[in-house]
Amino acid sequence: MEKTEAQFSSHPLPLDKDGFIPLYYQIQQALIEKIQAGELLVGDCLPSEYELARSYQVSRMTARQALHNLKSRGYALSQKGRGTYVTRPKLEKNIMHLRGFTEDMKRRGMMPSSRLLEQNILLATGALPEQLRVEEGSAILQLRRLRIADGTPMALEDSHIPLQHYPGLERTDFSSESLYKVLRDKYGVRAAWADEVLEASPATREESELLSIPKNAIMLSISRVIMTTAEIPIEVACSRYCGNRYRASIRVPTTTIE
Ligand code: 16G
Repeated sequence: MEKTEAQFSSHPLPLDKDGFIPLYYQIQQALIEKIQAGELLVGDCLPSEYELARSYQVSRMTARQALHNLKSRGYALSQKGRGTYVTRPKLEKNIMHLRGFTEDMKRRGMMPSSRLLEQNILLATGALPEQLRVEEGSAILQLRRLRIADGTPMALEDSHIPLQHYPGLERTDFSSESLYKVLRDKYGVRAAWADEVLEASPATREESELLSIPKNAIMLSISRVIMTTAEIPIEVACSRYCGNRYRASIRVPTTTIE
């Protein structure tokens, strides 16, 4: 059952009003702790700005800042007519890692799965021969998968893999197998580096239906060509992540400022 705002008005923990920690931050942390402790569940309503201000005895601006921060950290969403409610925190995708989806989700303690939308053999045309360093017309395995974690659709992925380097790969059942695991275990392939492009764009109608998000919701799109240490292209891929479930992070290596 959804919690109502009324449940927050009663005796919140007092704020430290004389210390150095800003009040909005203390409120934000108190709410995050409730979410992390499972006292507030995904879908539960959060108190309104007015309600928060009243129960913590702070200004509405302070309450607004606390709610704003919760939303930008992916803990909450506001919707007209529904107010502000708890959402699953965004997954942080470290774009410097070349992990596959299955491994990435397992490391987070989540259960990965896939819905295989397409698995075909195509002939390389357009930009593919150059990107995959194969002859025009050579055989390419094309995969389109809906990637799911703990039952929630997370991303839509299109992959193109040159079959001349990985013969027989097309016989794998990618509704259950991990592409990178098969490449590693069966072909001894390890990813070494990748060229990636990140882009934001609205979800198409098909994407919004598959990912259960509003039409035009913002998607984080990562296109990449991933290579082996021997400079052989493994995959040309485009992963489209739900903007409200993912954010990208990176550690910028030591650089010289010119
Ligand atoms: C990641 C890759 C994707 C690859 C998939 C393999 C990015 C942006 N995308 O999602 O290109 O096809 O992993 O996952 O990192 P799998 O091993 O679970 O099949």
